[in-house]
Amino acid sequence: MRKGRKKGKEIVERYIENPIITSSDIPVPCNTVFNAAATVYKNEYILLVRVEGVEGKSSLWIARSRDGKKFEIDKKPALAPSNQEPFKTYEKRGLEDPRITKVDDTFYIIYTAYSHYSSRLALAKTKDFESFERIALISEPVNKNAVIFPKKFNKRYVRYDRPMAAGIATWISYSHDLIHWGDSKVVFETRPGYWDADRIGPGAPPIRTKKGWLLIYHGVKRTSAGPIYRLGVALFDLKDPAVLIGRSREPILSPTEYYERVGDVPNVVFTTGAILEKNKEVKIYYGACDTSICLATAHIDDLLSLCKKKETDVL
Ligand code: BMA
Repeated sequence: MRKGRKKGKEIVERYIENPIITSSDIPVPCNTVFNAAATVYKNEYILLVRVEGVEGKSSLWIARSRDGKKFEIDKKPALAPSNQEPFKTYEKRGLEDPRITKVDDTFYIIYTAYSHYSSRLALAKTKDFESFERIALISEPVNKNAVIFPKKFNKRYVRYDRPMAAGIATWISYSHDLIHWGDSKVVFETRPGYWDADRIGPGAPPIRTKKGWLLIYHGVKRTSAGPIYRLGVALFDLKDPAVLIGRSREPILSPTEYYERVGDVPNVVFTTGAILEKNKEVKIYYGACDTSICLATAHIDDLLSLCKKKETDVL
């Protein structure tokens, strides 16, 4: 056990004032607010929040905070369904589940473009969180849950994503220009019998640590009453992010609180953003029940200690 960790204390602790953002914080009528990308810009915590409008389509709004806990929402969306092609056709049903990664001086936003053709990945960028520019649609359907690494490997950008093909595996792909992606292969997959038996997908963009790249991911187990979405951690090689080093046997967060059990989609904790602080605390922002946004924290070393080699076996 890590020196300094209190006995009996949970590794991941929920913020006592959860949920931190609900639909009543949004300046227009909406159905729900959930699954936020997270980053820091000019001493401010920034969340890019998925807001589902009353008609059912999602758009992405900025929330800003000085302490990472109390957020103020901008007066209008940062990214709403586009009226310009080629995005117009593929965003007709909205923009969902953004993730933000800073590479050099640019913040890249990878999100799900949703239409009657189903979901595909799209990419936008910003340098100041005031103006946003779409770059490209970067996958065919059905694909979602993508995260970009904050550094290039051999001059190529790297991403993990979860093509739907049964939903059982997370894949890695590479790109020279962020638009054309290839060399794709599976990096980790579901574990029959475990809490992540039926589906997995990358959650927050990978966090660089001395031991490797830490990925907080979601795992799904189907039950007779519907799926349960939980969070776990996996560790990948620093030099070669296609190599899985270890993974947690148990989930780090499971729906147990009322706001994680009851909502539009019950029994869901789902992350798309986490921030590593200088004091080694990781702030994990997560959507609860596709209805609100919550915060939990953990010490990075405790998360790393859960990534065990033997748990990488597929049973
Ligand atoms: C996933 C995505 C998320 C959602 C989650 C739980 O497949 O669609 O947007 O939060 O399911 O419903």
